Amino acid sequence: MLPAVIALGSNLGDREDNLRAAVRDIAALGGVTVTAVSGIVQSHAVKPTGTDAEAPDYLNAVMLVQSALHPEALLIELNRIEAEHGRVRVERWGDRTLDLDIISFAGLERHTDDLTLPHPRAWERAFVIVPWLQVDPDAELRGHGRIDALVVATSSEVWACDAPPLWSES
Ligand code: A4P
Ligand code: MG
Repeated sequence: MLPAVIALGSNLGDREDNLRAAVRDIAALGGVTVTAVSGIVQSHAVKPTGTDAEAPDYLNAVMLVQSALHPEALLIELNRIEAEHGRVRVERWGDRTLDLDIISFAGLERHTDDLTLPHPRAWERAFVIVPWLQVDPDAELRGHGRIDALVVATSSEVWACDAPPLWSES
């Protein structure tokens, strides 16, 4: 089993429910054990042109897992879960019911057509770094060092969302 960091995002439909269902589906994957799930944070949509306050806001969270699946196999499962929750790919960074990204996988580096590790934009995104810090204050991102030092450099703003925990061990 190797440690992986998964980011969850939703800005369409019942966003909280989408995140909750994704956590449940990921926890049910064979070969994947959930070790922690952050609280939910809210932020304006980041588009290729910048922050878009007119688009629906995002809810985001981060989960830590131990995975017996290799990264490509984990990505296939995450893409399947996205599709099952109504994700339709129309435009890059377009609004979506569910986005599941692998942020980091055992500190590995990958550059294939389907998978880039670590996620190339995670380091500059508060909606990834802030919830990740909640569940792993000592985390490091390959190529960028400790993530607690990245918070100040992140370009987007997030605020806490008052919602029941996405995950409980029992
Ligand atoms: N892919 C490559 N590497 C990875 C990885 N580490 N994890 C490939 C997951 N997928 C990876 O992704 C396009 C392709 O990236 C996939 O087919 C996969 O093989 P996608 O999910 O289809 O499209 P996307 O998410 O629109 O593209 P992209 O460039 O990955 O987007 P980002 O960078 O993930 O950004 N604003 C807020 N506030 N909160 C958000 O969560 N998310 C995005 C998406 C934009 N703005 C946001 C948020
Ligand atoms: Mg994605």
